[in-house]
Amino acid sequence: MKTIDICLSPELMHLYDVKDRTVVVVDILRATSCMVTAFAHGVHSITPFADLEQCRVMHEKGYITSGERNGEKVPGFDKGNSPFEYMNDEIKGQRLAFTTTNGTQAIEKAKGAREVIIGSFLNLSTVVKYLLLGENSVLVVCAGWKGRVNLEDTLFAGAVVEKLKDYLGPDCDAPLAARHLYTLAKDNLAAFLGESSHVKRLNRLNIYRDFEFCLKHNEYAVLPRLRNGVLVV
Ligand code: 3SL
Repeated sequence: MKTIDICLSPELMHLYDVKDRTVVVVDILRATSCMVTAFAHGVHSITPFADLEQCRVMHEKGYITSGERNGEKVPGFDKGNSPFEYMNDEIKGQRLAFTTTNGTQAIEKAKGAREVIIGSFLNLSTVVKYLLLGENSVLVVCAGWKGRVNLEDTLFAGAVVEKLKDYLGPDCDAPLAARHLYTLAKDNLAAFLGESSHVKRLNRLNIYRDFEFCLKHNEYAVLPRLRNGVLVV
């Protein structure tokens, strides 16, 4: 039987053998929600970078430079990390170079996996269907915040476990804990997340509408996948 596990922080990746697993990287607020939105609006590809300066130089090669540090757009970059910046026609067919505080760091750490896909509430059903039909056991990697666990990524992981519970057995207790948490929260995710650390951070930046948007389920049916270090659909 295929199994499912959850890595609650990228700092725990060393505990998991991912060479035969499909890894779902999630950073609900807001990196993977942005990436899914960008693909839904026609970007050609997204190259994720852990290192900011390596990302910056991609501008000279014709890439749109995107991302943030500590939630704020990087000075000199073309775009920040709000999903609303990735809904215009101008991004159609473009190649993005993307770096974020946590999301692209988690993608970097997942690179040894059999395959890496990108998850968010916005494409939850598409992710679940793909995992259900796939042959591999699954690891959901939560981007967290600078190595610490966060609630929103854990809730997404719990949603995936909940939807696959009749087909994929849990590998340890993290999937059980996340599923119970999602069951408690699912009727009002926004309220459940009201006191969470990242929501407080985002409130300081005055971007509540990003928060609301990133919690929407199944807005898009795209599945970004990592191919040779580049995300494509
Ligand atoms: O850390 C990340 O990858 C970001 O998504 C964080 S923020 O939402 O832009 O603050």
